[in-house]
Amino acid sequence: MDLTLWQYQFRIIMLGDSTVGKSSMLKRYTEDQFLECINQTVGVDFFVHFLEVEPGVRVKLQFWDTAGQERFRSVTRSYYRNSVGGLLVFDLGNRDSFNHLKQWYDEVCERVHPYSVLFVVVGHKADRANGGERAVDRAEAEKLASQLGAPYIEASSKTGHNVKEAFDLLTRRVYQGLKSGEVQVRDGWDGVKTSGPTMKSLQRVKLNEPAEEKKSCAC
Ligand SMILES: Nc1nc2c(ncn2[C@@H]2O[C@H](COP(=O)(O)OP(=O)(O)OP(=O)(O)O)[C@@H](O)[C@H]2O)c(=O)[nH]1
Ligand SMILES: [Mg+2]
Repeated sequence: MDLTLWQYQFRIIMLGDSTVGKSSMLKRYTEDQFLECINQTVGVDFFVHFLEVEPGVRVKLQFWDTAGQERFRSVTRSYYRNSVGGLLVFDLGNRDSFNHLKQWYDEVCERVHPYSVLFVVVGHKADRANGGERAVDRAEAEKLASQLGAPYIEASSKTGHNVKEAFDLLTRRVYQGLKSGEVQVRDGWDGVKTSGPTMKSLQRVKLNEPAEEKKSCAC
């Protein structure tokens, strides 16, 4: 089987202050590696990963790894619009990075309108938090995530704990959104692309409905 074949492509954006570990999460997820010394992202980096969301349904995940540094903001902002999913990442040991999450969220929602982005909030560097360097309580983070309509998960790229789970959670959330109609494939918007029949036509096939309503003959 060709592992690069896919039925859906989702564009996912990584968001959060500089040094919270966005690039490290992607490195752990796509290469299963962790680097103590990793270059700060300049502008935007690009990663690809494939995931089978249900038997026979493969999704190509296109990740835009944005730089958290303010000076790159004009570049990174231009990637928000064509995203369907966002990982909002903060460092559990850095209170400011948590306080800034709402700003990241608002900025993306504003730019992606009239489409919408589905989010997962990640409390990152859980290895350090569990070692006593925690600056944000789990209950507080869960409360903010719920206000943003997003699930919350704590992860560590250093140990690998919950990294795959965070990406899987977001991917499945988008996929469920497609199934329920909350997310739709649209012309002129690249958040979701399909290589074949759309979810609507797949649902019709399942329900055994005709692909097009028969028009009555006018002659
Ligand atoms: N202890 C610990 N350190 C981490 C973890 N993830 C990343 N780091 C370290 O945090 C630093 C910053 O990581 P990056 O992945 O570059 O952070 P970033 O969010 O991509 O930063 P920008 O590209 O500037 O936006 C690096 O020194 C990493 O080694 C983690 O889970 N635990
Ligand atoms: Mg980075």
